[in-house]
Amino acid sequence: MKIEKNTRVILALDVTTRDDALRVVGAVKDHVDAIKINWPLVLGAGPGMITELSKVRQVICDFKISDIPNTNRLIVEQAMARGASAVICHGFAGDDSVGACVDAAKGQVFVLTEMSHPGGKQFTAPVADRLAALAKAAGARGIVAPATRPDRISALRRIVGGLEIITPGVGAQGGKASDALRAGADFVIVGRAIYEAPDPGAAARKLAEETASVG
Ligand code: NUP
Repeated sequence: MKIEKNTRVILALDVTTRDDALRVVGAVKDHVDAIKINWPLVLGAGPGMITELSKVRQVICDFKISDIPNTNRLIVEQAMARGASAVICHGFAGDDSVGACVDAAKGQVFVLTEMSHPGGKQFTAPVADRLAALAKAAGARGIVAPATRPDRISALRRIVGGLEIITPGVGAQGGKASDALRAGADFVIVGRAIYEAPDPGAAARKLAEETASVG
């Protein structure tokens, strides 16, 4: 299912307790279009969080799936059965592994390309264009590209055409939401700059105002 583009902000909810998760989501839900959850929350508060949060906003499971095709399929089936709208997988395990995710998620897959942190330049950057092409050929819904390097978002956009681009690295990692959107991203993914802010609701609203200014 497409994420409706209202605020163009996806919350990265990397807290580790249900109480914190519900507190942050309660404060920011009007300013975010979807919630991305990752291992810290699922390991800390249980996979039931996928189901619970999916009743508030669409949930993207950022499990960075990167196993053999059969294991990938099993992981994706579990996530989707619990209410995930989409999953994130790595591309480096190859086209059969990505294909297994795409089949199990009925296309609702984002493939990681170049990672946003400094180490992302080491191994993912040199093959990011190929990972983006693989995502497109595999029938994925979109890719994950680095807000810390907007020029790379533009380059990857040329490869993936109309696929969705979601981009982490805004705020705590140094990227700027408006730069990432101008470079061609559809949504920014923001974690610490929202959930560690003294007032998460105000922080998310400010980000939504910034994205709205891009038009
Ligand atoms: O390349 C990536 N960079 C990245 O930060 C791919 C990701 N999936 N992420 C995730 O985005 C990361 O695991 C975290 O959940 C979120 C960014 O969080 P923050 O830096 O805004 O706190």
